[in-house]
Amino acid sequence: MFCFQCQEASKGTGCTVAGVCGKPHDVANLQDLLVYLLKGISFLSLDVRLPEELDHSVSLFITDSLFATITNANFDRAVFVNKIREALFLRQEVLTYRNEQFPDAAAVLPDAAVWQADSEQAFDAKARQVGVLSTSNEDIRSLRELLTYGLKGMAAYTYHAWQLNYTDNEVDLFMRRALAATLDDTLEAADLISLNMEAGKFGVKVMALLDEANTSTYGQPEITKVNIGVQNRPGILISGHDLKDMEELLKQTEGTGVDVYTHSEMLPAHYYPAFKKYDHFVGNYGNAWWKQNAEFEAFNGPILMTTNCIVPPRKSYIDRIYTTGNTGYPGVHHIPEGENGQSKDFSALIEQAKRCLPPTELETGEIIGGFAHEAVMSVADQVVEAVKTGAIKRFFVMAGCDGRMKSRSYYTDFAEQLPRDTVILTAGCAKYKYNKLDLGEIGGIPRVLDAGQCNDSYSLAVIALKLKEVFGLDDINDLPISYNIAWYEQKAVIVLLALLHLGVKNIHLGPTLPAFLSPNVAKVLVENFGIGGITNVEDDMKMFLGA
Ligand code: FS2
Ligand code: SF4
Repeated sequence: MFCFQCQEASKGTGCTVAGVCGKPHDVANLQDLLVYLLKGISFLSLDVRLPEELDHSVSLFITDSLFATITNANFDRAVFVNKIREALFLRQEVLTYRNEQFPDAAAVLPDAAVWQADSEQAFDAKARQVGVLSTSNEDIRSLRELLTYGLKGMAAYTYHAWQLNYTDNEVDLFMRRALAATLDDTLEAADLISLNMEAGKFGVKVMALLDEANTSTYGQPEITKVNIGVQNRPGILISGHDLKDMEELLKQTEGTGVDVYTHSEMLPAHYYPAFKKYDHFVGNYGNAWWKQNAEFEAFNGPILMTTNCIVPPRKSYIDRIYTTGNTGYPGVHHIPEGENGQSKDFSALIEQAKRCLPPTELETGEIIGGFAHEAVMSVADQVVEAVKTGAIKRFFVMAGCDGRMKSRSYYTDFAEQLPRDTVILTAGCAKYKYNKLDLGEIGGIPRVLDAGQCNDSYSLAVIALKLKEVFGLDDINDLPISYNIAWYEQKAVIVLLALLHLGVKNIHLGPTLPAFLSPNVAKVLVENFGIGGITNVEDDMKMFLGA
């Protein structure tokens, strides 16, 4: 195996024996083979008119499969073997239509479009040959992978929007065109840089689509205080990012005597009006994903993982953890999709919860969030006034991901040491590094404004664009906003490409720069966009504040 798609890539270069995340080498290889086949399907589907149903199936399959390969989503070999079989079947269907419509097309098709096998052994053998290192030129490899990881992030957003019946054909077609382009050996670095920039454009589009899907379905997030203590009834803990699962779980647990708590990236569900009406939706339990081993043990009740991030579960609670959607782990119960358009059935969790002890208290108090674009704009006058009077000197976008690397304590220290006249704009699980600190307020505006999940990073871009308008600026970079972003997995890649597309410069990424950026590609990003890493709090503070 060779995987360097996330910030934890072993030794800062890549995982080669097993993932630091716990992904076994055979699963990593099978994920590579699945992505390879998605490229083949995409290649064959270009310019071909497919029947509507098949076209839809292709889009869904690509989205679903890319999302399944994202870091910490699915560790289950059987899932990837099945998906590879499905991919081969779907590819054959697409090929049939292609042959009908282009009978004279060149017979030479890329290997990804024609390779066949049906035994697991053959899948494993092929999987070892088609991974990241099969591209020998390190700059082309870097740009192909930057694009592929951006597409994985895009697929995550597309998947969530699709769950709420929001789709965008242009995004789907771009994903196919971009995947097919990674097979094209005639493309040079400049072509691939352009495609990456285009991915940023579609990243903005799909983030806007998901924002529309979430807010139209569940209402505009509201400024909300969330309890971080526990109640005395048994509970179910729901983690990940899928709001549709959140909705269904709340409906099905109503009146059962079982409380529902959010974990990690599901915390922002509390900000939506549609979920506030449930009295048994009682709070948030624990912290960011990487602390789940200890916290899931202490929760005492069932845990539902709707998306990443899963940490390989301990034996002590493996019988209480459930996966659904694109998540999977061998030996863990999986809740399948409902049949014939029915809802998923969470009754197994509810019955188990009734036999469990209430959660063990980890902490008490409240945290505040819900500062998505509409909520911030509702206090825009206050914000603008505070900037004009100098009460707020600068905003720091500190969105992104948390992770288990010790060096991430940088972000807690950075937040603590920021001058009192600065405000942090956050989204994603990165917030857990500072959302329980008492950083105070400026004229009634909390100094940490949480817009929501990493999926809601779009809100931060909308806020920046609206402020640019209010202040009558021509360039988004003239705003008093600095970007000190923590990244971990591939959704952060599409957010980064989207910010670049919006013209944001001088973004700092940490705790380490992506292993998949070759020195030359990193140089292009530094020279054209001012992208940089982080050093230490003191020096970075001086650099950001121009002191
Ligand atoms: Fe956090 Fe993990 Fe949100 Fe990422 S829960 S690092 O995949 O998606 O942020
Ligand atoms: Fe390593 Fe990250 Fe890949 Fe896991 S996802 S194998 S930690 S690079």
